[in-house]
Amino acid sequence: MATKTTGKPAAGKNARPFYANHSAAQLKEALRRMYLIRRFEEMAEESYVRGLTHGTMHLSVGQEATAVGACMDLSNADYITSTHRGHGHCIGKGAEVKFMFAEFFGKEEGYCRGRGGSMHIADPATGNLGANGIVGGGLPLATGAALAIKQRKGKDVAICFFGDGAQNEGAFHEALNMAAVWKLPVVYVCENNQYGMSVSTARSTAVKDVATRAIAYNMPGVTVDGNSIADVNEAVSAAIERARNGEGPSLVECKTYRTKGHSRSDRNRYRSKEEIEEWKGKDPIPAFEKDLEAHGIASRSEIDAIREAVEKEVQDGFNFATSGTNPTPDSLLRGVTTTDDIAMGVEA
Ligand SMILES: Cc1ncc(C[n+]2csc(CCOP(=O)(O)OP(=O)(O)O)c2C)c(N)n1
Ligand SMILES: [Mg+2]
Repeated sequence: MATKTTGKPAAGKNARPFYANHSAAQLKEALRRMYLIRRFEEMAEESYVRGLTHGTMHLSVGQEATAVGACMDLSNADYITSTHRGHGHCIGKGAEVKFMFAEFFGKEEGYCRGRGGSMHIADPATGNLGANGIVGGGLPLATGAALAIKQRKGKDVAICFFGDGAQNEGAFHEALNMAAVWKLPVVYVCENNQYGMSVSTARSTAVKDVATRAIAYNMPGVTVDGNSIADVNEAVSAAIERARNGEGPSLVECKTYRTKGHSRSDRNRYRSKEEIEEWKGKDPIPAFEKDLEAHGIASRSEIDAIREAVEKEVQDGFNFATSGTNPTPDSLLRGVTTTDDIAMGVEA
């Protein structure tokens, strides 16, 4: 999506900034990306159940508003770092589902030539520095990317997605302190989905709101409804503007929920069915559809058309990936180390 509003604003200047500062095309694209995340993950889960893919995966069903709302005002020159629950971040930043499926199925056509799988999708062309199986691993990486931007006197920003579990890692505190001291152009976006595996944030964290921790690092910290794309976008946009103006980092906490289990092996014993149902009722997708209709930005038939096009894109992407190229045994070590690549005659 474009950095600034292109075209006519979707709503008058009295509307809230999210609707006044984006065009109808940008808002419909945001809805399309939310559908794409949802349908990609549903299909990914189905593939796993059918034995088409191995290992585990972490689904972000219910968290789509945070991924898309945070990425909406970024260009390909801006960076993101992601987490183990990163499909939504990839799609939010512009990844194509056919290459994501190919990565899933271990095909050469995948974003990392099938070597990374669900938890290690990176797409440098769209500024996606990659998902990360190490909880908190993206925090120093995003901080480093922001340092690089500052050193080259750029106007780009880095967005760092991380979970509520990661904010109890030392890396969180080290990264935020360094970014604040050096006024780096980075926005730390915490997806507080209330749990780190089976441990609730209330049990693991001394503060009620993760955003409170910003005080310790002398940066703005806000808590928003992570299931409202408008709330997320407005908070992240303000932080992006601050970063681009050389004013330094910010922390945005998005309160949200994963309605699926932590990973494939979760029996949901640490939370109640009622709690899950309550959060399903706060699904960010129908809420955004309703808002788009209420603002006269998209009619029901336009919304249905977007959804149908996504359905086709996901099915086509799945077909593209299943008929992709399997790596050959002699390429087993390709990409494992630079030395191996050179020894095998692989271009740098
Ligand atoms: C450094 C590290 N410690 C532990 C793990 C095991 N682990 C994987 S996901 C996870 C929970 C992370 O919780 P959170 O940051 O809230 O992200 P969420 O899964 O809720 O999206 C843990 C502890 C890990 N991958 N890396
Ligand atoms: Mg969590």
